[in-house]
Amino acid sequence: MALSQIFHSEKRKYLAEALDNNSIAIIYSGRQIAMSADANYPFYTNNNFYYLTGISEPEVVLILMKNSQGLFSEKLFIEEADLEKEKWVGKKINRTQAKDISGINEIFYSKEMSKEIKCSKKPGVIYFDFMVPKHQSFKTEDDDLKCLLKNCVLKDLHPQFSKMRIIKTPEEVRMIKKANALTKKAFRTMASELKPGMFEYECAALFEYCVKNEGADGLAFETIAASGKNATTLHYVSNRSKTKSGELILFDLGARVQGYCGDISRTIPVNGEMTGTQEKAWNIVASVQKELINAYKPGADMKDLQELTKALFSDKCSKAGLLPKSGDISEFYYHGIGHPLGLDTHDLRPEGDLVLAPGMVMTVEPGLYINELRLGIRIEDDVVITSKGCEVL
Ligand SMILES: [Mn+2]
Repeated sequence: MALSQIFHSEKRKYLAEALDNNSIAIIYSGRQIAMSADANYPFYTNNNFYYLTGISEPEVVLILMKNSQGLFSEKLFIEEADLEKEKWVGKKINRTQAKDISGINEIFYSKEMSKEIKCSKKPGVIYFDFMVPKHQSFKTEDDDLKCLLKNCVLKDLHPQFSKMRIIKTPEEVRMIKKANALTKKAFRTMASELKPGMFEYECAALFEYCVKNEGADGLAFETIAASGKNATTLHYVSNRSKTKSGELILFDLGARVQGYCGDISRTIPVNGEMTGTQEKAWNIVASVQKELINAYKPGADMKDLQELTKALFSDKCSKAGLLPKSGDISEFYYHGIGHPLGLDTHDLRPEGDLVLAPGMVMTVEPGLYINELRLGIRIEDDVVITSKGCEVL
């Protein structure tokens, strides 16, 4: 199950619509980065490049061109096979594969780039994605190309990517659903093995083993397995503590499928049973999540949903005698209620206020973090906004 050629072609066409006449857009997959000596960090493709091509290899360049009449063409540049290198790192993508995956007909080798770009009349505007990390920004040693790039107006593609990626197609929603299905299955297997004395990293390792065993690419992000008061640190990933009977453990985890992320949080008792206070707090989080899922619908503003979450927590905690002494609920709940989910766990979103619309995939993740009770509870699910409300994925 991969995204279809048609998906990528349509996204390129959509992006091209937004480009000025007499322009080119350069989108680069990224380069390997050295970690130390001759070891590299694992390669991770620029997600915008992947979105437009389906290709996840380093050193591939996509060029979209629009001429002065508004006619659009596309070219892909791959690295030529290096037989010596292949012995160490395996085969690179070839022309036929690149064409099959992306649906782009014109595939060239990187060394042909300056010739190919120059052939197209000198563009007035060159588009780049200004927001990519350094190793995913396109650089060239070619003098002709450098000269060409220097004398053009530069424009940013990033706002277009944000606008496109925030709305998911049914095909993308299926991927995220699949990622969540694998996340759920692996979580259940792992949770069934949990017992006091197990280390947090054992849980995380078992989860990773299970998602890969189920056919996922791997993890969407570093697993959080935070027991006891570790769970009050939102992005706790060291996972080095030993779990204790009587404590809760918070898991925030996700599988990745064809680039798409699952993102689920569950909080469970290490010994299988909650104390009265733990249960009271857990029930509050669960009921707040339920009300929020009902409130996620087209037209709902994320800022208002955040306020609603705080109001619900304030009310429910005060009734249960769990309000902080200051009375300010933000001492116990100190993050956003949700974020867009997709190729990135915190997926691209247009700047400013986010108002929900059909096709958006969002997390719903209320949480309570109470130091003096040595607990953090988060319950997180992912939803797709539909025409009337939302569907839990
Ligand atoms: Mn999460």
